[in-house]
Amino acid sequence: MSDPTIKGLGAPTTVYDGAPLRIAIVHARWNDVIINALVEGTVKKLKELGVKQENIVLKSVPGSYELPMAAKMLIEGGKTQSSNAAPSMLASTTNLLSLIDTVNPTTPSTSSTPAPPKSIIPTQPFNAIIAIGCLLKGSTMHFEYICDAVSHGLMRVQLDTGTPVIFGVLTCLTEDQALERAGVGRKGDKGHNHGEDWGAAAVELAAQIADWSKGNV
Ligand code: RBF
Repeated sequence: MSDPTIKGLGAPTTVYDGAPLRIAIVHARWNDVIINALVEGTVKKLKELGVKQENIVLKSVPGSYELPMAAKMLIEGGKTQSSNAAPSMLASTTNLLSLIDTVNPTTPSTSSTPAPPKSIIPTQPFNAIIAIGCLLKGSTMHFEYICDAVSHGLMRVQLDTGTPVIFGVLTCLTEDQALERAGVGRKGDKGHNHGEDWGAAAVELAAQIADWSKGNV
């Protein structure tokens, strides 16, 4: 039986549509088995709620301590990208082609025929960022310092920028606690994947804030 203290989101009172949203996930690479499961659960939920594959941008950083800076720069980069895209689109259709595939660049094609576009032209800033990390308590004070810095840092980024930043950081005392909160527990009951809650929270916050910022309060 998994840890009875594991909780998840309650049933939503409103279903929010993710189709118009653009969302970035930035994850740390420490504790990668747990991280991979959390990212998978997050992406699965985003897609279930209608967010398009091409509107989900995935980035990584070394550890959780780097998440606040990464979240801030992704928000700023998304705004720059969208303001750069608009004049190019008006200027010339040839320029449009140069913008295609800039979101998730892949290995250059060896064929002389241009590859079909794999991603949309990014014309809108990110509506939400999901910051994912997993901090495990060790025998020194690192855990406490990083947890404190990351939680305050992510909160500051969202309040300073007005773009919601979802706190997808597990802060666990043992590896088993983290595995069970990523839905990959070692016992019979695998636990619950909190990535799904973070995907749902991102869509809900992004949709509501987009509405509120138009004056619909
Ligand atoms: N990063 C994590 O995301 N999770 C951890 O559990 C974690 N533990 C760390 C423990 C120690 C002793 C150190 C030095 C770093 C740890 N980090 C961890 C990495 C940290 O978030 C950051 O990437 C590095 O400190 C570089 O800024």
